[in-house]
Parts: sequence; C-alpha cells; structure tokens
Amino acid sequence: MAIYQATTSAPVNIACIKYWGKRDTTLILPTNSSLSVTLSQDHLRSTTTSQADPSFKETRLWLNGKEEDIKSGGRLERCLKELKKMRKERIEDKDHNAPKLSEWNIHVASYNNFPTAAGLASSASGFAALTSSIAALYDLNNFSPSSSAKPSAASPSELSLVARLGSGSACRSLFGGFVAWEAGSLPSGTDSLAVQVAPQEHWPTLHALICVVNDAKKGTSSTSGMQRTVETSALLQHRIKEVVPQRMDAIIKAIKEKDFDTFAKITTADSNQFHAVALDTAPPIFYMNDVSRSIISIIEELNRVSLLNTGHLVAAYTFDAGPNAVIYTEEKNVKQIIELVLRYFPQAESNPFPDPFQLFGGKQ
Ligand code: 2P0
Repeated sequence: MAIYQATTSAPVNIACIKYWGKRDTTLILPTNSSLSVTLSQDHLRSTTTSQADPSFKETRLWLNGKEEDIKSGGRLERCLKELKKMRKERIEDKDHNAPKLSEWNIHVASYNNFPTAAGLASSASGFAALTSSIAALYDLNNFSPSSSAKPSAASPSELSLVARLGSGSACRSLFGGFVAWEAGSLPSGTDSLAVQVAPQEHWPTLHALICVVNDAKKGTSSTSGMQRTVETSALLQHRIKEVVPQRMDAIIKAIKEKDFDTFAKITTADSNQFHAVALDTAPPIFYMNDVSRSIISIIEELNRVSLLNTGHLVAAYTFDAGPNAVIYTEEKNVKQIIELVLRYFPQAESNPFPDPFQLFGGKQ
C-alpha cells in the first residue's frame, strides 16, 4: 500500500513595507501592497508534514506536537479546499488512474523552531509550509530541482494565493529573497498574490539581525489589531492612498540597485508609520516597549554619526506586531552592530536565550 506523504519547510519573512489592514477579511485581501525579505537561514522556519490516507476518519492538525481544533470554514479549511480543487482539476480529472487524494482526509503536523505568535511571523512561515507541503503531497509542487515543470505544477505565485487564505503575510514566504505582495484590485482576490522582486543571491551582503526582546505571545493579535485600525484610524487612509504606493516603487528600485541608504530610509520610515497607525487606532495598540525604543535610539544615533562621517547609513530597524527588532545591515557592519547592541544590553544571567538578544547574524 503506497504511503502518500510530503514534508517541506518555509522560512519567516520580515516586511520592509508593512501589511496592516484588510479590505476583505474572508479572502484576506489587503488594503495595501507590502514588501518583505525572506530569511534564508535555518533559525526561523516552519516544517510541515502532511499525509493523506483513505483510512483517516477526519482531517487533523498538530502544531508543535499538540493537536489543534480545525475550525469549520476556518483558514486551514479554506486553504485545503483550494488545494483539493487544484488536485482534482489538474490531476485526478485528467488521469483516471491517479489516486483520489482530494477525497481523502489528511493529517498535518507542523513544527516551528522559534516562539509561536511572538511577533516573529509564525503564521507566515506556518501557512507557507502548510501550503507547499500539501501541494507537494498532491503532486502540484514545482519546487523540485528538476528544471522542466510538470503540467500539473502550480507556480509559487499561484500557491501564494492559497497561502494568503491562511494568513496574509504567508503568501510572501513562498518565495526566497525580496518579495512583493501585490494588493490587487479584483473582488475575487485572484490578482492579490506574491511575486519575487529579486532573488536572495542578488544582494547576498544584506543581513538581518533578529533581536528577541520578548518571546511571549503578543497582547493584540495582528488579525484583530489591523481590523481595529481599518475601522478607526484616519492616518491609515493617508498611508494606503498617499504613502505606500510611492514607497513600493521606491524600495523596489532601491533593491534592484542595491542602494542600501534608500532601502534603509524607507524600511525605517515604514516601520515607524506602521506603529503610528497602531497608535492612531482606537483604543490604541502598542507593540513596541522601552527596549524596542532604546534600539531605535541606538540605530538612529549610529546612522546620524555615520551620515556625518561617510555620507551613508549603517542600519535600518523594523518592528512587527511585537517588541522584537529586526536590524538590516550590510555584511561589513554586522560585527559593529552586534557589539553595539550587546554593549547597551549586556547579557543577563537569567536570560533564557544564549545571548541577551538572541542575535542571529544570519544572512537575509
Ligand atoms: C507584515 N504583519 O507585513 C505585517 C507587519 C505584522 C506587522 O503581516 O490576519 O499574521 O493572518 O492576514 O499575516 C501580520 O499579519 O495577519 C503581518 P492575517 P498576519 O508582515
């Protein structure tokens, strides 16, 4: 008896232009386009195994070893429905000998090698890994090293439409390197997908340093926080209409030209505007804490002095829906930044992390 099983993994991505707000909460269609960098090393990843078998009585899900309820009509069901449809239309309807995997229940087990829901984009890597794992199980995957894509293969952009139904930011983790999520305008959402702006090898000297300030689960989830912002923030409307479209064009140009100064200026400004719209929400949402703000001061001062001395910026900071900082910098400055952060935040004995702020000096 054949075993139908596939394991894939997906990394987290860190947005430079933030996604914050939905125009359709069921299809997960965003109010603005966004752009991120997918981390390339192994520190922040979800690994998912899915199995289909005619004997399975129900579809079940385990997250980090603990079984979770699958909500009827929820995000996982919506992703699964789309993938089953692709399997049926592309394979089973064309080849009547193909096993009818789309009719069987599946078991899915996913594991994160980092704290879940701490503002470290666990839903992004989680739904990206889930989508690519089930796509591989259903033989829809064209991620294999073989160059000739199978006729049934779904492109990463097509799979990004499915991952988006699980969690908006997940659509960007289907690609490596620099990735744009184009908001699209169709009510169906078929044009709201991720595209790769440049592969990781395009700018290999760009590094992301993750400073884990706090790995506790965050107070206000992104999903509920962003809708409160859509309902109450006037600043968000300005951001959507006037700010983000220009920033998307400018940061894509900066990435293509490997222009770190412009990349850093836009990334920093967009993080600050995202936290400003969070504050402009009623009641206000605070994701950064005093340590986050100290990191901002340190990087701002470093950049001020560097601008005076060299005319260039050294680093960009960005914060998601939590207090943890991500610092983008070029390879030549990594050591200086790590030493600087460690000088201001020396290692505490009680800290559960090996370093005071678990600094992953990994390449983007
Ligand atoms: C981003 N974040 O662009 C922004 C910046 C958080 C701050 O995408 O409701 O977990 O599942 O679509 O994807 C977090 O939002 O929200 C997020 P849902 P998601 O990375």
